[in-house]
Amino acid sequence: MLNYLGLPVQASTHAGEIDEMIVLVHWLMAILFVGWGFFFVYVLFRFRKGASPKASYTGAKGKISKGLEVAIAIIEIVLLVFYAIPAWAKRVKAFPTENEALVVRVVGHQFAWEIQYPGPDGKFGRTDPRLVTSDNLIGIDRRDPDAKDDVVTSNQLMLPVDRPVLVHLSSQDVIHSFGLYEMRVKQDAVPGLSIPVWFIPNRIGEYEIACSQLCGLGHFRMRGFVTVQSAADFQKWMNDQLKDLQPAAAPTVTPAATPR
Ligand SMILES: [Cu+2]
Repeated sequence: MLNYLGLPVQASTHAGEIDEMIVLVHWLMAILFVGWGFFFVYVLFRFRKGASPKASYTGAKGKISKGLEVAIAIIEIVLLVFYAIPAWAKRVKAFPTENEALVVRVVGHQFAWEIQYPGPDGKFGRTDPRLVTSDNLIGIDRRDPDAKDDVVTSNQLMLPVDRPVLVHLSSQDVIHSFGLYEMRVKQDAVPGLSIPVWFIPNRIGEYEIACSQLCGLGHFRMRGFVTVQSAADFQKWMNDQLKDLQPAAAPTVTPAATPR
């Protein structure tokens, strides 16, 4: 139905609401565009040289233009106060609790996305930029007890369907932007800040994480993937990761511990 705007598929519960707003804004702009277009043509005709050979320095004094201006201002205030701000407030206030949601850290850096799951203990292990190496791009400190069960992936965000996802978003270097078009999610990742973002993916499939801020020369290749799976498939994936982690965790401690 909304395809005439060329929007991507809707893959989160709030996507429909965002699309409604996008459609509304387009209609409003179309009406203003046509209205102002007619007004422009009318003015060209009304104030042509033949009709007013001598320029009037006082200008038009009709009440209509003032009325229109006031009406437009009122309509815009109504849209902002009663539509846009409540819709935004709903997105940023009604966060799911950490118990019901899948909580995950997403860290942007030039030019990839690092993903960290807290593991069965539900606690994120310590990360430190000084521990970043080519095979530990998030800089996780495996010596930290909370980090031992943390699952880390690069450019691959795995999510279960129909469950709220709470992303703690940050950046290691410059400002990036976490853009999930199909989920209608877009949030800047700012170094030094951990910004929460939430959504409920409701469509199984493969999607893309696009960096939506020009963040450097390699910006074009800063592309990650989101896989939305059934809860069972997700759990299976998670268990496999945890299994792989156990033997691998021991040897990675030593290189991470060496001072750089
Ligand atoms: Cu980026």
